Amino acid sequence: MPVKILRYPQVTSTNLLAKDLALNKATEWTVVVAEQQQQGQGRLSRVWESQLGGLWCSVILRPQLAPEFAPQATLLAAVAVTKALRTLYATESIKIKWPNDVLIGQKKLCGILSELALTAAGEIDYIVVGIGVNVGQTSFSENLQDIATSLLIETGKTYTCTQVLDRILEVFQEYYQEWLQNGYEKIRADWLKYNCTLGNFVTVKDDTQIIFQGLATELDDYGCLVVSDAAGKQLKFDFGEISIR
Ligand code: BT5
Repeated sequence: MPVKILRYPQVTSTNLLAKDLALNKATEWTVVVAEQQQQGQGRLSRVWESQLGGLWCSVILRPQLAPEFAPQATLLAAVAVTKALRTLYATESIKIKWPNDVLIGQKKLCGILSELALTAAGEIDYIVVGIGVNVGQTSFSENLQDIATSLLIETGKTYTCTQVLDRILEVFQEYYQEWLQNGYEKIRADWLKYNCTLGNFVTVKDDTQIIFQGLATELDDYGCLVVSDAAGKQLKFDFGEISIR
């Protein structure tokens, strides 16, 4: 699949730009990359700190799959980023926290923001997968310094954002082909290998409220997290945020 990379020194948000391009018929595997974002976005309108040194990119996908499979794109991206970084940086300490964080140790290295648009007929029009990787930053703002880190800080290795992007896209394309041809099983298997969520006691929250607490026991066939509390009540979550105790 040919990749078309569009590079910018500065944008509001690569996801915003990619969604605009997707609405204007940009082809699958158009990738928007920026050196800096003025309004980098996390989920639920959170701010994503996007200074020079990080990799800020958004990939346009148009999978011909039923929309209920779309959330798997986030897990696919998390698995692809993790495998790409593990091989490039030769470390196994990079792990996935459900659903969209890639950590090294306890700190966040990468966040993923997938946004879905449907056609009037209810089919997938596009999915924009936004990926932010802290590659070469040497410091973070005060409110992030305890929870965020970069590949440079953790490994001392100086790969460029372009080298990191190339490796991510290569691995991402392999998983994407697999997803379209054979479904989600291989992605799920690798997610299970890379995750640091299952087997832990977790608190599930929406923006501010605690929704449920229990043991994270399983990732189901759609990518939902299964959590069981002490009373044996079991719930599935296809969104939201967890903290791990
Ligand atoms: C995410 O949201 O983790 C999704 C982040 C996606 C960013 C990419 S960059 C390219 C593309 N264009 C965009 O505009 N966005 C995407 P969430 O799970 O809601 O986490 C957000 C939280 O992560 C914030 O509230 C901070 O606590 C923390 N955070 C912000 N900037 C960070 C950074 N650079 N590194 C690590 N953590 C950060």
